[in-house]
Amino acid sequence: MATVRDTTYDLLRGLGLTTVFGNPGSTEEPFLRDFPADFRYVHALQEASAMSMADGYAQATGCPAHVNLHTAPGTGNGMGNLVTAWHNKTPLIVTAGQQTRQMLLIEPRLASRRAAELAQPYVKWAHEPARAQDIPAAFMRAYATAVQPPAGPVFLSLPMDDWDQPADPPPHVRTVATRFAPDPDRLRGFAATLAASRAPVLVLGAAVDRADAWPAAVALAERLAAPVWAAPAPERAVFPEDHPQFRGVLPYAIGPLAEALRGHDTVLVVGAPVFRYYPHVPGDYLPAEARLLHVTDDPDEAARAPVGESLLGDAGLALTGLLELVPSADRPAPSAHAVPEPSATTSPPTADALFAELARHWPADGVLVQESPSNLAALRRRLRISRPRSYFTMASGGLGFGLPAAVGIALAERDTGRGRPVVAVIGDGSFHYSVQALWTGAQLRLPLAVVVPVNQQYAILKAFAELKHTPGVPALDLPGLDVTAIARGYGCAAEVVESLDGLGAALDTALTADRPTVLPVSISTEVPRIL
Ligand SMILES: Cc1ncc(C[n+]2csc(CCOP(=O)(O)OP(=O)(O)O)c2C)c(N)n1
Repeated sequence: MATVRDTTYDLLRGLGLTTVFGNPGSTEEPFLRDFPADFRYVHALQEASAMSMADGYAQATGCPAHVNLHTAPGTGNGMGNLVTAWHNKTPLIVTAGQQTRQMLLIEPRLASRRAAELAQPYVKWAHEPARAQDIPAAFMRAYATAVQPPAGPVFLSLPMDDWDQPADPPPHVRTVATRFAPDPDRLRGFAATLAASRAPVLVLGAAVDRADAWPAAVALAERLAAPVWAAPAPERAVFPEDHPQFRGVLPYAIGPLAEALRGHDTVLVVGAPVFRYYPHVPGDYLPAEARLLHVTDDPDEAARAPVGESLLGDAGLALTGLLELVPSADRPAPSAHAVPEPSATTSPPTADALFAELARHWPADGVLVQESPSNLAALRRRLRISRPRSYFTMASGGLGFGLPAAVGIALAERDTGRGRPVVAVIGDGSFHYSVQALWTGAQLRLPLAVVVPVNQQYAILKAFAELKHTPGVPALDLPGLDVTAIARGYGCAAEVVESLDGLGAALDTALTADRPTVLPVSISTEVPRIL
């Protein structure tokens, strides 16, 4: 007779979920025992790394991923990066073992108290099945919940004595739609507003990249002869950044953002929140004369927008729908803005000079994973992303995503056969939040290049302290860290890049290696302004 375990593995096969990212514990062993040969376990040394490896893998493959965590303490370790997966809108099925049902009443060691509450509010659904026999169908429901818009993580708590129980008949392997079209009447209204607009502007968010909608975005921007901004703090690139109509990333503060949009009468926001702000700089949300039209697949995002008219729908379907409705604008397209020359050579170099050199050696089909807080503006200014699905960072503001996500993305590049080179740029502070991911990358023999701008400080926090007039904050300097030794300790190659002249060769070697290579580069300690 089939057990709950047999039926669950069959269902996971049926859903294509044969990779499990995780870190095992006693409460997971009954699920993992006799691990089937057609499954693969991607071993992370800590749950935070498991979570973001799965997040990166899911984003890069475009399919949901399964993360199996240890009971309450393991779930706790994964929590920071679960917050990030939630903001990233990544479909993850997060499972965690639970102590034996027979002892739960007396709370043995490793019992997860109120397990389904632990992951909330950063999951779309959290559940501990009432009966062992409900586990397979709970996986099916978890899958359907995770992938439907807005996509996101879900959580199942699975008692360890359930797996050997006799199963009910297997649940149906179901499919659900992962996008929905906007209300046609309201879309026509949006199109009419855009057509009548004197100076429209497009603001695009990560959902445009997730929907593979760059071509529609370009076509609409050209049709409207409108400039294009990326919405503030974007977790993906949303538009070819070498296109003459691309203006850059909007500032993530209320007043400065409105200032950047001055002169426009219609602001079309597609696939982003309105807006993702960070430091509080008061002001009007929009220039006085501007009207905002907002397309999102997330009702919560639509509800919390402080201004504008919202319309629920998939970013790609909305853009192609508008393209059918909007006539060509009778005005010249905006021309490209000049990018300032890299700063003069200094020793150590500025971040700007480092990224200018990185851009010179950038592989045409390269994928950039970024977690370099204070130098982000310089990186994005120098390294223009010109292809879809080529740029990943966290939507949450939580550090610890970049390094494991880069490992997951490099694995996805190998699994899908695309084989695009993956380069992570990770600050010397950010490097340490999920540093164990390096070991997984080494074990998987992934040719990942990790460039670490070393400024021996939390520069962005110094910039924030200056903006907010909070002098005397402790713990903003990072002396005595040996990034190279740490990387080697996890089985990676590592080489300090002493001069920018050596960066290109170091990058070439790293991208053909049989393991990750960590490349620390000293940069000047100048603190860039936060806005
Ligand atoms: C999980 C988490 N802990 C702490 C922070 C606060 N924080 C934001 S940026 C930052 C420093 C990052 O330092 P580094 O990677 O060296 O980049 P830099 O600012 O120097 O460019 C810290 C500690 C955070 N965002 N997330």
